[in-house]
Amino acid sequence: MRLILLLGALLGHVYCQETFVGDQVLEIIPSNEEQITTLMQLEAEEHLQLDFWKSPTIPRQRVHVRVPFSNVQTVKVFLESQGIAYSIMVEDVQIYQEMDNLVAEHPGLVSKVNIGSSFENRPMNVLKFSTGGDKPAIWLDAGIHAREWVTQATALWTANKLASDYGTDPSITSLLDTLDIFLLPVTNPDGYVYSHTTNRMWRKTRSKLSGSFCAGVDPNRNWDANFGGPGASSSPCSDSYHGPKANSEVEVKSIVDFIKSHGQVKAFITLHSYSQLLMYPYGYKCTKPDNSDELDEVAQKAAKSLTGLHGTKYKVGPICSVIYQASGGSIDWAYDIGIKYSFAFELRDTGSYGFLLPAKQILPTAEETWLGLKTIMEHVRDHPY
Ligand code: 0X9
Ligand code: ZN
Repeated sequence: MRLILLLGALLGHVYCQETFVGDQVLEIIPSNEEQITTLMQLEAEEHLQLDFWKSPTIPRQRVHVRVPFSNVQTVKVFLESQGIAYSIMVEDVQIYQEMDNLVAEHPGLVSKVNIGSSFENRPMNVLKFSTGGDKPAIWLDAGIHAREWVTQATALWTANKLASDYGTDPSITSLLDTLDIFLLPVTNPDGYVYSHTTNRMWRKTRSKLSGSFCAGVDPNRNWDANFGGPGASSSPCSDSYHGPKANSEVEVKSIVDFIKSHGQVKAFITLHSYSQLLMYPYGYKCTKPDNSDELDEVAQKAAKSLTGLHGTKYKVGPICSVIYQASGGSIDWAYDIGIKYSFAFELRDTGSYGFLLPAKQILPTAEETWLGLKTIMEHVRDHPY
């Protein structure tokens, strides 16, 4: 059953109507009888496929309605044109629902930790996998770049894998008996929603800066790691705009604060797409980190294991030589504060579809990525520091 749900969640990225990806639940408070009548008429419009959780009854009684992703804009415009006030009660029902389900189904293993809110006030919820006590931890995030949709899906699949297989899979069991895992599936929630509703190719956050018409900062140029150096743009309209100062993006700052206050994070792994690369520091400079031999060895081993499943080939090396010099990146920040196992994945593909990876590749991507992640995590487990 769980597998069916998850498959649905993943395929839902493309076949939105089959599941709830991008659906929203709106709360509407009708102020008079006339608005009630209008809402009842809306409810009768079958083609809109509205799912009323609480139907309109009397003025000032809350109405809750789930709106399919494809009709979210239409319904909002309609409500606005009728002067009917609404608020968004639940954003992207599918991902939040799947996270809540995991917590509900595995209460002794999975919990939800809120580490802050995005610029547009969406929750930043981290899934914590822990068998008890506060252990040294691994950080794993996805979707810092909004349009890299296979990463959010892969993170969710990984969450499900960890939760379902603890206690039966010996590797996952021993990992979670030794380490806690913190997993943030949607690091850039505002950008993610924007990439669903308005611009599929959106990459940045959605923060607003006075003095520019362009919104958003590249959250992977915003970390305090040679901030503003090579490979980042100072122009607010650029897709690699570094922002007004390091940590200006609340999404970045929330993670920084969380990791610093935790104090025992031993590995930092971030999922991007696309290009099929497994990288380690540095990006802001082209010199090798102290333990670069070890990082290279682990990354080669992880890539080999990943490739073993479906033959997907990965290139391995430091960011600066494998991709390009880029300052203000997350894994460089993590490395420089002392997290010596810091890696960035660029998942499938190599450019045939790029960010628009077909749905049938989502599951194989998640499965193979897990083998790479597992190799890194096992190394971290076996090399405490
Ligand atoms: O440019 C990036 O931020 C990443 N590539 S992407 O196509 N996904 O945008 C590269 C990530 C490298 N990591 C750091 N610069 N820390
Ligand atoms: Zn990226």
